[in-house]
Amino acid sequence: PAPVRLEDYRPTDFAIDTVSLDIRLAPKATQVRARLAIRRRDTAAKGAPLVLDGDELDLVSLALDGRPLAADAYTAAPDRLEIRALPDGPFVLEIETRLDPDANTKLMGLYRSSGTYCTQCEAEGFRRITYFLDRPDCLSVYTTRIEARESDAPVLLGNGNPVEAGRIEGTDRHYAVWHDPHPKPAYLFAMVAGDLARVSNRFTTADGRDVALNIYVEHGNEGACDWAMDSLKRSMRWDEEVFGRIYDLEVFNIVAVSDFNMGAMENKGLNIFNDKYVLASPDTATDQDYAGIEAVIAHEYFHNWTGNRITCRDWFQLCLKEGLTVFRDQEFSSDMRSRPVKRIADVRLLKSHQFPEDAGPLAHPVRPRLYHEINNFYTATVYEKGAEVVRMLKALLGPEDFRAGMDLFFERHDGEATTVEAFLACFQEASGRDLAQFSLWYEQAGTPTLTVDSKYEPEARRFTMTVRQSVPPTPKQSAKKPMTIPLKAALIGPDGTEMTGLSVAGAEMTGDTLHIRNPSHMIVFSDVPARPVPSLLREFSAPVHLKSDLSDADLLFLAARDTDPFNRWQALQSVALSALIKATQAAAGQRPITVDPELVDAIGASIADDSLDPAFRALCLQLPGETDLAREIGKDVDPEAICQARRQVRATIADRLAETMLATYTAMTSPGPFSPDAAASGRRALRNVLLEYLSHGTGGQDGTLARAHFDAADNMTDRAAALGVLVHARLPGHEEALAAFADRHGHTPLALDKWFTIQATAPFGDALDTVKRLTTHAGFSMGNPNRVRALIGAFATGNQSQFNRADGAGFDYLAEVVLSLDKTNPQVAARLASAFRSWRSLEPERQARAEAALRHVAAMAELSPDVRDIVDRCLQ
Ligand code: BAL
Ligand code: ZN
Repeated sequence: PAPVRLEDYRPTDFAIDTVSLDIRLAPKATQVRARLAIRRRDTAAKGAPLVLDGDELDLVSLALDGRPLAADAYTAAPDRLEIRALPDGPFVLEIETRLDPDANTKLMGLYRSSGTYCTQCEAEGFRRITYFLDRPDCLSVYTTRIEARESDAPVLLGNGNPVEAGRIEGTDRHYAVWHDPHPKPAYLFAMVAGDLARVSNRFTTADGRDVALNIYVEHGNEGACDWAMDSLKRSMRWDEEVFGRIYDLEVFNIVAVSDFNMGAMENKGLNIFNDKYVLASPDTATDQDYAGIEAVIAHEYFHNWTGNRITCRDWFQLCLKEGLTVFRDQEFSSDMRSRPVKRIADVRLLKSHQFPEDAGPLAHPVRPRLYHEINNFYTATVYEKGAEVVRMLKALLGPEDFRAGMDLFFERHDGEATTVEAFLACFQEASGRDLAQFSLWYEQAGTPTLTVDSKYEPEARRFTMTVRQSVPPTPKQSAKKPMTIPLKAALIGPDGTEMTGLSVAGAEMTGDTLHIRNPSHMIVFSDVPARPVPSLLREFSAPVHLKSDLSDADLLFLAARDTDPFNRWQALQSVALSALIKATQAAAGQRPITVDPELVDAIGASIADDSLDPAFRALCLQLPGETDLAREIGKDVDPEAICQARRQVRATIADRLAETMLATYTAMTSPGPFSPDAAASGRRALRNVLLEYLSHGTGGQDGTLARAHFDAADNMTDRAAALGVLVHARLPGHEEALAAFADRHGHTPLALDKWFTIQATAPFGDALDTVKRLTTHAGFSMGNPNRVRALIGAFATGNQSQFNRADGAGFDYLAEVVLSLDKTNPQVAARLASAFRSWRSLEPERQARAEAALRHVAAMAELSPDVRDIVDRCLQ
């Protein structure tokens, strides 16, 4: 298909003011009658035909103002309906289509998941239900009547508020009518029908209205909804308190389904979730799962304002709702938990997912200007970098002007489908600042580099930093302009305190954030009494690569003394990263791997420092990951050498610090019953990362500690951590532990996913064979996206040494899976294919094998647009 371009945007010729849907459900032959009240816009050319989108649709009948349309008045195809000879005034179009929900394996449009009818319409799924102007700037008021056999689907849910329900006399069927008073685009339409259990609660809004909250799950899962419900109530309160946003319907429904392409979907008043982000019990969910549920529940809820009340004019503006809503959910989680720990977790995710995307062939601006397949743009760049852009805006404007800008945005654009420009204009107006240069963050792809060199002149009591920026070329963007980069900085004196009251020249500032706008700035601090160590890019104030002339000694000083916890963590990571790069070079050259004692001491000091939050200490202990190393090395990457170096460095640190590690490991044993709160999960995180070190060290090789940890675990966090260690260090007893885990969780798919992932990510030469064997396991299904991600996705993205095997067998396998899955679920297939995104940075032999696998996929005539787009861009 032809690409879609931002500059080609035109408003629609027609408006669809109201939509009445009558959906009569049957597994293989669902009847959909859509009644659309349409009017021609004043701007439309007289006589212009109405062209509606479709996708694999089967048209049954068509009527205009109550009369069947003559055959020569329209042209219908599965993907398009054109109607000519329309009246000048408003008219009503009635369209009847027939669907086969059981045959819908793409999980877009209307489908069935474990017997439950559900929908997914973002981005372009509504056109698989009826012909429509399926684009986000067509806002309509929806009324939905849903009818089904009562025994199959006692629960019937739609958007908005319930209006009416009843039995259909003389039949086994019943119906419900829902009305959503808020105009919305079709991508926010949803309906659900099934035999589901309900968990209910209530919420009183700040303006005193009572809202019914319901979570619908498969029978038997009612006990696993408490955390999701609690997270929902906290999200609703937080949005009132922090952004002044109040909920606007009588009910808020959440439905958990087991077959879902995304994490969750923010349909108005009827959020549909991947069950992974709803169901939690201590026995089946890890602390990470609990945190994920809290974040995703909040994220979807926050979309009610940023996404639903104010939506996107076109799909190029996706970051307008996604980046902003991720920023909001990050802030929520920070307020619920430790802010520095949350920030570190977010930055780790950004660096491991978004930075590689921005450095490879799939790089694109936060707001792209062209796409072939919009489903491929639900990316780390749009989401995570998009959130960083909003965070930078807040840093540059300050909290008051930022809030004023948000308030203005809500006031001015409520009920509209709008753009990034309109969003920025609100902040420009509220703050009086010119944001023209800042807007380049939406336009220019690639991670900028900030280079900082500094010098101290004792006689002049002057500290000078030269700050230079550069933005790398990316696909179709070779020349870049300088950006506005917020650089939050402080000077740390020799006694470890922050120097205050200094005068600073060379850049505009907001608080202690420097506005870097030129290719080069000379920043001069005066009256500096002693040589400081600059603490740069505090709280990771911009998504950039920072290169500074700080020595390892300076960084280790910051690791011990910086008053910004984020930078304490970052400083230690930077030293560890250089050590790991040296170790990788040694591994590749088959030289012995050594680790500087200063790094070991610094890690030892953070383990033993009881004044620090255990969750923070756990993060300090985690060495940079294999993808972090690959990204830093940049070219001629040998994933095998990286993996070997990392394991060896970890073992060396474990041996040197065994005593401290064991003492802290023992001290972190949980005192009371399980709780998912941040404090208890922090203790588990520290204990589990110590277990990992100890088990990779000499003393842990007999597996006693890891087996005891596994046997004693009374929760999934500890059990999965111990299993991971047993399998990844291949310790005695790992096979028994795998069997015991499968025995215990064999009938809980979400728990069994962890078992799949642990085996798929084991860094050994037989991992690929294990993955292939596990695809035949009774608990695995290619039709379920969670299973595919847990096994094959985890292998391709979480097992760098084995996916990137030198013989190319990992690439060939992924290519085959992509081709086979493409026939049933192109979205998930395309997502898997994007695991090839860093192939060009590999060493030449692996590069050649990856390219051959990609070319094999590209040569297929029958590819979906989704997979075609990914492989073509990877090969460009
Ligand atoms: N809108 C798609 C799922 C999400 O980002 O919330
Ligand atoms: Zn979202």
